[in-house]
Amino acid sequence: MNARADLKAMSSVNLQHYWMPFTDNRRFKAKPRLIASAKDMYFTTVEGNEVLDGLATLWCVNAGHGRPRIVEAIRSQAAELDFASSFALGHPLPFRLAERIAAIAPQGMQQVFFTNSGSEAVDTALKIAVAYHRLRGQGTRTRFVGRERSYHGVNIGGTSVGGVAANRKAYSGMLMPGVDHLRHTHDLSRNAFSRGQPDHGAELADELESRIIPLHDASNIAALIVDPVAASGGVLVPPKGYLERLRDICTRHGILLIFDEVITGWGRLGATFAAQHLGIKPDLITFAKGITSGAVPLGGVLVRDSIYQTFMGSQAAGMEFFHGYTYSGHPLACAAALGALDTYEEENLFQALQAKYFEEGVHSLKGLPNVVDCRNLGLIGAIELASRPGAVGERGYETFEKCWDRGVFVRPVGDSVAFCPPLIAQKKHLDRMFGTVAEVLKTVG
Ligand code: PXG
Repeated sequence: MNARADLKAMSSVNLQHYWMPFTDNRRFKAKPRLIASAKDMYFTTVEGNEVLDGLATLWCVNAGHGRPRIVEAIRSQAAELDFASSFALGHPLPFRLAERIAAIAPQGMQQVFFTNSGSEAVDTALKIAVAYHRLRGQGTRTRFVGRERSYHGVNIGGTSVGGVAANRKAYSGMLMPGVDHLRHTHDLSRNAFSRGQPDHGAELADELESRIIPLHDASNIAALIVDPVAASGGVLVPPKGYLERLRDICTRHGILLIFDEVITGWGRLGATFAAQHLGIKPDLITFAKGITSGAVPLGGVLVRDSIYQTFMGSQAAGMEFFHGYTYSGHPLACAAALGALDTYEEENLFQALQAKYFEEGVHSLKGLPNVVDCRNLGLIGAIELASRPGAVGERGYETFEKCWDRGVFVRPVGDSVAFCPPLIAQKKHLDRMFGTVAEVLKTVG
């Protein structure tokens, strides 16, 4: 088959049987958008159209698509060792990968537990927190604190600590008990059009100490979980001083601080993790997505050494942590991750971000119809559009669709439109992305 015929065959795919995740299935199937292949910054659709990937696909393809190191690592690993378990057996790859991660992780966080996804990483981190306190004789610490508009995946733990109402409402009766939520930090009245971290809102951290701790007593609280930039909540950038205050309060009350870096990890802000970029020391970091540049599912939890030592120093003989997934440390995922880390390092991608140019691009959209905010940090940003009366999200969705039709993929989050390109994005890519969004905004009523 020649390439054209190949594309034609793909475009005639039967759409009926696949129940698509987090998708308006009926809307999609009425007007499908199918990708046939991808290379570097671009998708090719089944119709043969080129589309610029302005969201690292789903906030994850940080090295760009089809990168040779990653492709070759997966290919040769599949031929060498397709699968070996990590349950009491082992194989070298997850050890090698953990060592590589430790070398670029924050000091004092040198232990890695692998999962297959961000959702699993979050639920794993919650379990580690509770089990850790119990081992130290603080078994009453079982409560968690999350945050409104934060997203921590879709498993029960992550849905419970998460603060996206739409993801929670059908499951109210089955969510974990013992969870409180801090307010989110989004405040257009004070912070609209901030470049980088907004000036106002550090005091929002104080409600942990002024409201939640007095209500339950710190001796009952295991951990606070926050996503340093709440990405799928609308790209909410933390106000200056806010995360520092949360760190301070947690430290004073023996509450573990979990940074959910599923999106902010692997260079998104210009360092391996947001924790390093922002100079804050969490106790646990959850990651996924960019660790393999999206090529194979892999997630994990990076753990402070003292937490790991508590498990290893336990008096009880035998297994230290009753938790794990069949595919924790899967050879193909580890190989892809090693290929991704090679790519990040060889091309210096975490340091070479076009962050300043990106910021200019995001803020160049100020003044266009309905734009009520532009915000950014590192290589993640968003604009927010005023909602149509009675039709929240429609303006964002229309913008997304029209950008797609013009060859640029960006993601609507309600009436915000998010930008999160691969770290390899150059000025010409950013010009095309923001130029297209600007054109489209003039046509969205
Ligand atoms: N934490 C954060 C901060 C995330 O962004 C997860 C956990 C869960 O990861 P997995 O690998 O289980 O999906 C995520 C995932 C969106 C969108 O609409 C964002 C994510 C997933 C699906 C949709 O922007 N982020």
